[in-house]
Amino acid sequence: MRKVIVSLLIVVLALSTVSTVFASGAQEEGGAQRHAFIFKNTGNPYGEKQMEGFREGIEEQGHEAILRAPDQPTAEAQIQIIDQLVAQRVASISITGNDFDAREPALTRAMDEGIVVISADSAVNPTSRMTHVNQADSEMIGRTLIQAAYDMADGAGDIAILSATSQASNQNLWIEWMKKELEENPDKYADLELVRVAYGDDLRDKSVSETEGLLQSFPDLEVIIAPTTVGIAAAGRVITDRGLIGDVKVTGLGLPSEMAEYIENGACPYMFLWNPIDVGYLSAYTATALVEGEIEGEAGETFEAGRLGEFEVIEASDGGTEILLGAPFKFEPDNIDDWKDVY
Ligand code: RAM
Repeated sequence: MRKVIVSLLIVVLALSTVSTVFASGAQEEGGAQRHAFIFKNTGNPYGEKQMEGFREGIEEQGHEAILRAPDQPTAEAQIQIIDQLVAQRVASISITGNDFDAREPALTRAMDEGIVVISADSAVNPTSRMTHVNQADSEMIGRTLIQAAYDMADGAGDIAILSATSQASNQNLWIEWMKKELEENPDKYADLELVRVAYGDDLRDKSVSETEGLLQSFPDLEVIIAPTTVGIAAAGRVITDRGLIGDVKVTGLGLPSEMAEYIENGACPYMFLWNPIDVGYLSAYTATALVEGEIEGEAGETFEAGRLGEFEVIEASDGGTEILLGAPFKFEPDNIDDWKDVY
């Protein structure tokens, strides 16, 4: 009798092991996949919102999201993370690049291993990606920010740019368009002078000290344009703390949650942004559409992105392809209240 019970137990155990192996095998093949997102660096609320949207888009499709960011916003630190994710055999990597070209060997190695690679928010070069998720039209962002500075300076005076890192491809592209806007309209901007481009590296303290440096070097500075959520919040803080509201203005790209205080007190008359949660969410659906083979990242293809609806892959200005989220939104005293608790 005892023998019978023992053998029965063995059979039951063996069967349950088989079913577990079968279940995990089935998951790997047709079910849950692991999708990774790498942001520029930790400690940036914009990056956290973007990754929140990515997680939402991945999990609602029944998959697992892996969210990573290095401590420092460097290409080297991101390369280490890419190599770890390749070793973990994730299904896809979405990356907000700290540099346009530097990750090419690591990312092409990932693609050679069959991993889907896309960039989001800050592009990597077309060879390093299958497509890019672009938050808004770069030309429009660059030109709009110069027009805003012109408006805030009443058409004349010194303006400066406070950017993220000097290698950030998204900020660099926007700055290129800012310079083009100035060059192409010499009569309109004859009395507006771009005196410096400073880099706060998307680190709060460095952005504060770079703002202080600008104010010290250019006592007549009228407007600071910060095309980074970290930079614009730091400039808003410095202008407010130094009692310079009205004398120096800041505009650029900011999170309503961080900028409401400075829009309300006048340090920032208005600013722009898109929804970073949606950038992450759209990246999630772009990554899974590529993994499932619904798209290959070629211009003209279309796919469904959950609650955001249908999107088309289009040609990007860097020679690769991209998916455009939409137009940026203007935040000002009249509407900031509606947005400050959203993102
Ligand atoms: C910062 C980052 C990000 C950029 C926003 C506007 O949070 O640099 O890449 O898109 O600002």
